Amino acid sequence: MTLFTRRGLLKTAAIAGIGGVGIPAIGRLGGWAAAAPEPVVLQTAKIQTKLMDGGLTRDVLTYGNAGTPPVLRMKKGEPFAARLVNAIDDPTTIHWHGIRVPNKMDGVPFLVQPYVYTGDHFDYAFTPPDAGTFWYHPHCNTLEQMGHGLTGVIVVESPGDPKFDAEFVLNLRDWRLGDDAQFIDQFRPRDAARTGTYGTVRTANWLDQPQYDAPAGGLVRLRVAITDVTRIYAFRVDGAEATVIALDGNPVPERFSPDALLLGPGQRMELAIRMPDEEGAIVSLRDVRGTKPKILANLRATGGSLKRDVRDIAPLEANPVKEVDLAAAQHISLALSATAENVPSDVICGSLGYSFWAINKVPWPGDTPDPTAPLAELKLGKSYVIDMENLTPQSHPMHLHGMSFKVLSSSTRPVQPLISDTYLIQPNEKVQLGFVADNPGDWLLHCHIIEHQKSGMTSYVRVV
Ligand SMILES: [Cu+2]
Repeated sequence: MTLFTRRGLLKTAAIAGIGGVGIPAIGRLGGWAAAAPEPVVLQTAKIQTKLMDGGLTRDVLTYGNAGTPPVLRMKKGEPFAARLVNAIDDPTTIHWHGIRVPNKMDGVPFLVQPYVYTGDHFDYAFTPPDAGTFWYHPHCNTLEQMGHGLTGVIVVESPGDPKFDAEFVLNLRDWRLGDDAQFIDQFRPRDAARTGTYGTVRTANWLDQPQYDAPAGGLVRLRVAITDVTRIYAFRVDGAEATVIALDGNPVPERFSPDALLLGPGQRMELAIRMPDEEGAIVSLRDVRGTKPKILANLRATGGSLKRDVRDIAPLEANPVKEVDLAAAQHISLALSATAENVPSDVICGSLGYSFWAINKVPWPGDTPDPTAPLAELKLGKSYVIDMENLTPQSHPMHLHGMSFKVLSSSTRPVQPLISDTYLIQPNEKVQLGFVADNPGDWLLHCHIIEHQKSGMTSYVRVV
């Protein structure tokens, strides 16, 4: 475990041949290998923007200068590079949720990389091995930084992707704003100890119920990412035939209707929607969970019908995830529970000041310089099965960094053998997640309800 310092950061930059420090001119950077791609510059910014009626919201955080964080487009198997430039007054990093990156690129402060302080930068470079829908966000002071806007969607394209007539990307998230459109406290302790604290304003692409035009009778690929810090959604599509073609960046073994599908923070869904034939017809994506169902976004049919058939969409290509060897797999028991122990000290990455949750009875907020011991030390290339049990009355979207797992079985429901990085475990459920430990390094495993993560429900596995 290395405790990175500012000096360490400079050294790292020098070794990598990246050159000077400070904010560089945007453009091609010296010292890169010839094959390295032009880096995308992601500069953090504090802006004012309209998120609700009643005025502009101050202190909204974003990347770039176009309002919402950009949708990043990458290509499967082709190098990608991004320079994070930190222009906000808080250290930050970027984690590439669901993308199997080398450990040093994973964005978890202390565990794998230094903080990126105000005025500094960090160069990320990796080759996404999988096609699908992913997302990016900080892994430092996450409740505050993500809560204020730093969540963006990633699309990894493949030349083998089936053809659609239109594609839309939805970034689903809430904001905790008061009647004056300004931020209110990001969490309430009594809620952090239960389901998490919900936002007050709900958006898709930072808009209330946006509407997009799509060709009548055409086939739409709708990529949906839940980047909220708290909310679990139950989806329904009204007005058109819709099928789930991918979840969490991987094709589903069997396509199914999205109606009543439950997905939690960090999860993604791709839908194939066959638009109605009549011009002007509306298709609605709804969240029907809880007491206040909500239309998230609408699609409006335009033009003469293309008369397409949803069955024409070829299967998505499987991603190159190694098959778990169940006969040889070693099992890792993992119990999610509540705790009353070990109130964390204040740390640079934003302690909530409470420990409510634990993994195998150890509470850890996930980004302190004195981490707990790893849950398990895994041998590179070996197969493992996580036997995860939820002893709490809440659901938890449990996210593993760096490696994809296969959902093998659940004690409470039939499951498809999905490949994923985030499993929404229900109360009293036991689930088996199998994977090959094929990516060396320290990999977080945590709840993606950020208040749960930051008040103890975080651990990590070490692959050596
Ligand atoms: Cu949780």
